Amino acid sequence: MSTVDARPGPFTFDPNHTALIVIDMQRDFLLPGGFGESLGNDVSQLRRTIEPLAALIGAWRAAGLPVIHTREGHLPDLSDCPPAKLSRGAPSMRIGDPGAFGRILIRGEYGHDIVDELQPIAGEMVIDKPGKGAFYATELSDILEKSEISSLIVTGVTTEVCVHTTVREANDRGYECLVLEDCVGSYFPEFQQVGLKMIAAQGGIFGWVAESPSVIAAIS
Ligand code: TIU
Repeated sequence: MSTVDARPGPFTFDPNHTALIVIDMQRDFLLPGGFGESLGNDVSQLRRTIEPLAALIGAWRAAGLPVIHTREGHLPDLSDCPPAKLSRGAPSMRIGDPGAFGRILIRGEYGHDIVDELQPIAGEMVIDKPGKGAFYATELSDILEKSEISSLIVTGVTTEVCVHTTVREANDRGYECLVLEDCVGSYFPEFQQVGLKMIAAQGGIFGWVAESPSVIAAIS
């Protein structure tokens, strides 16, 4: 077993039953001109996660442990995108519209894929999800059960949207979740702060919060 300093208290996990989840580190969310920016967001707020995440993923791979990447996006005919999601928020560009990196959040398009720095390597799982949570309408539950995973190290973007939704879904399914502060990002600094506080509050109501160097030290 490994233990890392975390909030609200130490997080203990068995690396052989733990997966690293990297949520939606996609060009459409992280590069200027993508979907994130079309919603009026400052994409630079997310980019600080790339460097620590690259180091963490490297250490996780070196330890021979599983990395699971997710991507938010939809089929080209949008049949898996609820009308409410399509029209929400009056973005300057809607899901499926042509953007700087292909059609926004459409599977197979350049912008839908993961940023160059964090590209999956051969054999790593990539979960394509139509929702904010990684469990809804995906094969993630089956994969975790078959791999006998009981704990998740959760990273990616954005803290209060897809990270939170996934952690809440995972928590309800019985997984112990550790969210890494330096490896999750929000377009809104105040949401980053409060989003992390929400996870660890009330004795760890959804999980634990720590920094990636302590996880790297625990598995190296
Ligand atoms: N808009 C926003 O903050 N997030 C998303 O739309 N998706 C994810 O968080 N991945």
